[in-house]
Amino acid sequence: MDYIYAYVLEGDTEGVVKGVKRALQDGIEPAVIIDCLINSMAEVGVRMKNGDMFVPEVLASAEAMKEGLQIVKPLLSGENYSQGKIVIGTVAGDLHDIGKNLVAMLLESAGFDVVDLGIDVPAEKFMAAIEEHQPAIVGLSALLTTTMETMKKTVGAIIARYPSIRVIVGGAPVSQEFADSINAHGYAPDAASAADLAKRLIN
Ligand code: B12
Repeated sequence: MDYIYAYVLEGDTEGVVKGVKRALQDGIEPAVIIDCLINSMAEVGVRMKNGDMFVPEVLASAEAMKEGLQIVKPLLSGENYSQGKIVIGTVAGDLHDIGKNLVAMLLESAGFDVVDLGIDVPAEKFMAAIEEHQPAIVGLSALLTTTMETMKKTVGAIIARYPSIRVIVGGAPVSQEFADSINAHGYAPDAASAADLAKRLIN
């Protein structure tokens, strides 16, 4: 699996795709492959922070990781009944979507119908989606300290208009403490616990 890790760091999409297919052929569990992809992205984060990788390279790594995830996604065992609907998106001003996509993927595999609004989603778009899809839960992702402020405003607007909807939040800079301070109903540090959290909130 070291090869997948290395290909992600090199931003080699073709390599990642081949690597993931090879791992699957070797009988490695999809969840283990996802862990490997996440670990490689964590290393990309460390290198970006240290100034050893720059935005174009990080983008290439992100793209490579996404392609790898696309292959694994259909293999995650979805439960064949719906647990309920969840609208999810990355808040306005924020273009990070790898973590949000992972959360969406694991929610789907846990049996939820997920409506993914994508990145840079303003509060009004969340509201319109709530009107249209009537979800039980709305999930917001933010990866920048600046967009945590936008998250706060968006959560406030949603709760004020739709008091029965449960709002969950996440993203690298977000914590339980921050989630509590903005009155979100739930926080999860990773995609697997996001799915557990959603199930708890529904039941
Ligand atoms: C990849 C990346 C990018 C890519 C994004 C590509 C993409 N399609 O997403 C690109 C190159 C575009 C990018 C751009 C920028 N980035 Co950037 N980026 C990263 C990086 C390296 C990795 C993020 C990532 O994908 N992690 C992997 C995923 C799996 O983890 P995750 O996102 O945390 O998600 C998990 C959990 O948080 C949780 N979760 C996430 N969302 C949700 C939602 C819910 C509801 C729940 C319950 C849970 C949950 O579950 C996820 C899965 O386990 C991080 C470093 C880091 N360590 O976070 C920097 C980082 C976030 N970026 C940073 C910066 C500064 C920028 C730029 C401003 C850089 C620039 N100078 O232009 C721009 C901003 C663009 C914008 N407006 O958004 C900083 C933020 C600093 C800060 N405190 O604000 C970081 C921390 C890097 C750093 N150390 O300096 N970036």
